[in-house]
Amino acid sequence: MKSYNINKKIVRYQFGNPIETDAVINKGIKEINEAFNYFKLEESNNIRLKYNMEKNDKVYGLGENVRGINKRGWIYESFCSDDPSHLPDKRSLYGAHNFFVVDGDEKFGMFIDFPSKIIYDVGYENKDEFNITVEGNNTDIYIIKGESVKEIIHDFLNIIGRGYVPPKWAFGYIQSRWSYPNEETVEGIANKFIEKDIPCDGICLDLDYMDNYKDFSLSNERFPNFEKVTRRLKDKGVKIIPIIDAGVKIEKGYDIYEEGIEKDYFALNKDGKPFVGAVWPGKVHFPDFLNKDVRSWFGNKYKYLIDKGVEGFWNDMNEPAIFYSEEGIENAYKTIDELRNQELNIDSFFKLKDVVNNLSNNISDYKAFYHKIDNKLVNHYDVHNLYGYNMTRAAAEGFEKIDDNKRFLLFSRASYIGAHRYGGIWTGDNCSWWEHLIMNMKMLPSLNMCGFTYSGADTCGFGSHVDSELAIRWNQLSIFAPLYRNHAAMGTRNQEPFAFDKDTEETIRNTIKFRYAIIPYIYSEYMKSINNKDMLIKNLAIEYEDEFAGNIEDQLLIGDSIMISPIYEQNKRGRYVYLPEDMLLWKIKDYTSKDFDVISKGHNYIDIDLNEFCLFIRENRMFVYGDPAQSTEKLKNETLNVIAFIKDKAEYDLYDDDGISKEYLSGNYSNLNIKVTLEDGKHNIVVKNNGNKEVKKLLVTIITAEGKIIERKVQI
Ligand code: MIG
Repeated sequence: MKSYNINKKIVRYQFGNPIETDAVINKGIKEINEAFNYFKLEESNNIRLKYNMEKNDKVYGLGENVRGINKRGWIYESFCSDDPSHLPDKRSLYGAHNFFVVDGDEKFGMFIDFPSKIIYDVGYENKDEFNITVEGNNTDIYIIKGESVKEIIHDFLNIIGRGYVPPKWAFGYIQSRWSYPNEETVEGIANKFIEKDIPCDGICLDLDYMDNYKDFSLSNERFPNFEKVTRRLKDKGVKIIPIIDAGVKIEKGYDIYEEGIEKDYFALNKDGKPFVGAVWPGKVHFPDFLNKDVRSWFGNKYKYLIDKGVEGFWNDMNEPAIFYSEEGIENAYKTIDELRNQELNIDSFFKLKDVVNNLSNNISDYKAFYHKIDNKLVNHYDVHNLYGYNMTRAAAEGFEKIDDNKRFLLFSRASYIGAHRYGGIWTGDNCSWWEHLIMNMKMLPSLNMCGFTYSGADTCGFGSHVDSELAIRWNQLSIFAPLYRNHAAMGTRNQEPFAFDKDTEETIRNTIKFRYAIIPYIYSEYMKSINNKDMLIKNLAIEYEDEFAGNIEDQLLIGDSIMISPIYEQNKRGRYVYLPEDMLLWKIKDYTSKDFDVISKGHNYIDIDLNEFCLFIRENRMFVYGDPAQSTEKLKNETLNVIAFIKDKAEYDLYDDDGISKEYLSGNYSNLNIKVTLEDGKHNIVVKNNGNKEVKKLLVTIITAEGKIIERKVQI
């Protein structure tokens, strides 16, 4: 083991000869002689780490996973898995996010930059032991020391590099469904949003827009006027967002297949022939995204759709999901034939059942193919978690070449830390269950600490049928997530906002409109979190040291000014909310609501009707919002509302930029600095405008500690 200094607080321990993942952008090159701290280390074929947890230690992180924000009490595996049943006994989902923080008397963060399986037993076998098994002994492990969890996460986000920035329209509402079967349906849905006065910025196309599930092809039958429809809808503010799958259909004459074969761009089996798996298109080859040339080839293919007016994509099935492999299916048939010639008993019955059940995403298939890295063949299993990451990277690098100053929307299903620089993620195939609403809430801060800020779940749930109340409550949460997409599985009830009764439709309309009203705040906080390497969506423990705050997992901080307390149980018309400090409660029915109440620190029960949700403005903080519009490009923020909860002073920086280009990177952005101070019983408001050309007037509502309301207008 060697150790390297990155800075005073971060040490990289290098075990053996790790594969370069490019997860970390500053790995440190100065070798030091630092002992491996905190965890007890055992090296054999695997690396085993053991930490004795104190009673009050909490463990945050591990990104996309089931269960709590505090991961303690369960066992997790890092191994990107296509598993559509996100039950509480699952150990891994689609992402592999190997960063966590231990929060106790000792505070430290750890990132294990290892691309294959890692097992984290966080007090599962033994409630006080944290045991980690890295399935291999070539890895980098980073240890990050710091005074606070917040500081540790900040330092981690700093070494993994700047997070992905989507275009501003990607903060609008996105409607999706597997599938809108043809262009008439898609256009009909888009027009319905407009007709119904419900804002919408995008519609996702699922598998059926393609010709026979072939990437970068279009169905002539179902989408004969793809480009016309895409451009027509774009003029109305609705962008078309097609899905791209990882597997490339094996079909003579299909250009992507032919080129891939000719250039030797597909992952290989042990005989050096392209590995054959089967997914939606039937038999496919998997592009070897771990190879730079393959990325650049595949990335450039997005141009086919970009040239037709597309500005956003979602990358699916990139764990990669494998329904079956050629070998797997042969074995299955063989077993079935053998069993057919025997008399079926209970053992052979289960064998028969398992043979079919275990066909998909089988580990033996992941061990049966190879990538070419620096001209050496590397078994897929050993780099499994890098596959989806590098598909995202292929797309992002492609976009960069196609138009280097334009931001594209991109979100992926599988991911690994590092992918956060190239795109966002959605959290895969959840269900329309109340349990998955609260899981969504708990996942968001865990994802944010691993760098995945542009993320969100399938709002209203993907699998199973949603009920109207769950649909309302889910929207009331998702309006605070950067990726706000409603998506549903084939065969499930329609869940567009207008698919329900009139009252429900009205409530969801008001909720979506509220999202559009607060885009100035959401966008400003998003960009500041990316620029400053901070979390956007935080659990309370990140900001508040008091012990109770550390236990709260059903309230979230969104940016620096506000806290939310969504309802996540059926038939609830209120809930307990813990306030770590005095806050201003804003109860919202729609963006015109003006229902304010100063609530004292501590436990409070708050009534919240079905058509209401709560937002809490923190002490000495301000919240900014405007008027909604049909789509983000139609937002006019000439007049902004500011709600300021002032004990003595507050300051807010409203960040903005053009929302489409990358010029913000060279300083082309604006900042509207608003300061409110209380001196001799009088509130002074000072606004400094650094380049904001849109905002002309602020309507400031100051609410004092005593609940007194003072309204002021400020011309800019
Ligand atoms: O095997 O494209 O997670 O969002 O609708 C299912 C069809 C494949 C899985 C994705 C889901 C998508 C679905 N896909």
